Amino acid sequence: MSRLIVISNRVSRPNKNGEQGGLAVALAAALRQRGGIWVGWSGDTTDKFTGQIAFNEDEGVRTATIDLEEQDVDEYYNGYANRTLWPLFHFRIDLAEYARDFEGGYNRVNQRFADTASPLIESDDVVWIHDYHLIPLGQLLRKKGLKNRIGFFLHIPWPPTRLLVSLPHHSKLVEALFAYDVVGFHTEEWLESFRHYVEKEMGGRVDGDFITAGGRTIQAIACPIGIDAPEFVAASNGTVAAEMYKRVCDSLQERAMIVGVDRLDYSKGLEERFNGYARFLKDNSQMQGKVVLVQIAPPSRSDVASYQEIRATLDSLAGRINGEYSDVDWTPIRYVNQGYPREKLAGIYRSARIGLVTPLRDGMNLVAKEYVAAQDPADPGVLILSRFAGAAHQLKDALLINPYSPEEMSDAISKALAMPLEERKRRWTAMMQSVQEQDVSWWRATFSQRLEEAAEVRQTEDVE
Ligand code: GDG
Repeated sequence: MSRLIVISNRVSRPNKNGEQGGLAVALAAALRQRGGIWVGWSGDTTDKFTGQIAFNEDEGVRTATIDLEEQDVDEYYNGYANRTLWPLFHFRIDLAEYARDFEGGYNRVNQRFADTASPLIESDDVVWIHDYHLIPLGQLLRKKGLKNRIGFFLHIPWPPTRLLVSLPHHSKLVEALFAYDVVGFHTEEWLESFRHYVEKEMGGRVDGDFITAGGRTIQAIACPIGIDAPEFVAASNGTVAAEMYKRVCDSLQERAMIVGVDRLDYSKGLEERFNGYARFLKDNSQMQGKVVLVQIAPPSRSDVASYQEIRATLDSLAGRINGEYSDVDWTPIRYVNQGYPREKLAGIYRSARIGLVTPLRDGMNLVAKEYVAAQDPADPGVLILSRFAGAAHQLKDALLINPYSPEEMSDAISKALAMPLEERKRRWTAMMQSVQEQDVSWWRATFSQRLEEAAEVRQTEDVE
């Protein structure tokens, strides 16, 4: 079996306290099974880039990391990745910043990744590159002569062509994707937008999964990521989760709990969620004092101004809603800016009657799947899910809403609170089936298989 080389912006080193996300666990499992290396940025900075690689091995997973310069982090990570591509790909061209320095830094760091990774790659290794930080990396590796199978997976949405063309040098970015053998998106919707761009802007040809442009044919597929369902179910039934469940339930004093868990990011629709919940309290005065929204929102990307702004906005909005509706013995929103270990999170999900997952745009959204997996099968809660999350394509038995509409959110909360047990069970069973069938192992195996097959296609082409 060929080795696997995973390359992503950050490398998640396995640790023993269970803080790793499902994606990291799945990729680590693949690396352990096949052998290989996980390559990426250490998260640390250095005064002068040396290209020196730090090798580590944790629990059978080899990692290779590099430090970047302060300027790299500003221009590549905080700049082009998180101030240009992230907002644009989440349909927020109002927030996207187009600066030459950012683009220059992005290309420079991708080159640094290529220089670092290429000597580590052996001729029959399979290379799997992740996410918007590293779109040009495959092309840079090809320029170094790599003939390996190289796949790319985009974890965020692919924007409609009309939005993407607002990016200076957009064609260069998209052309770079044609260096890969397989390009993966979470949903048909993102894949459709990609195909549209290729046909309209590049004069390319689409033939099922095969897409040809500029003389090169790649496979572009929809392959939705999942969670580590068995692990999450086990965590939900474990003692840490049970303790957390009890702690939360005791604090609720019979009140119904609604939970949200999101990185503090404007794409997650937190402002709209708070407003929708306030609308529910206004429309249903009899429910005041009987329901609590627990919003867990650990800060992220706090060096970027738009993230500082959303934090300030939410601080004041939560304060305003609490000020307006609180009573001496009840606070409607518990707004928590800290993260919790996964086992505790599982207990929090289970104690909530409603999971409120309302991003304005999301590549997939794993929280929705985690909420489903954490439920008690005998008395499951209700998932309210944004129709603009990739997860909505699979979790069709959630209450799907438009997150921009406070009325829809208010109505869905009312409906969820009143939903009979039989209907809750029916909806949950269907969603749980999807979460279990298309879990993270399925995702990894499906993508890897395509990449292996792509190699055969290429070899056949070579022979001809
Ligand atoms: C990107 C795409 C796509 C959150 N708070 C805590 C915590 N989390 C964990 C959740 C979940 C993960 O973070 C968030 O994943 P999401 O999928 O919801 O969102 P993004 O971070 O934006 O991820 C997204 C994903 O990539 C994978 O392709 O689904 O669309 O945007 O696992 O549980 N984990 C812990 N404590 C917290 O307080 N331990």
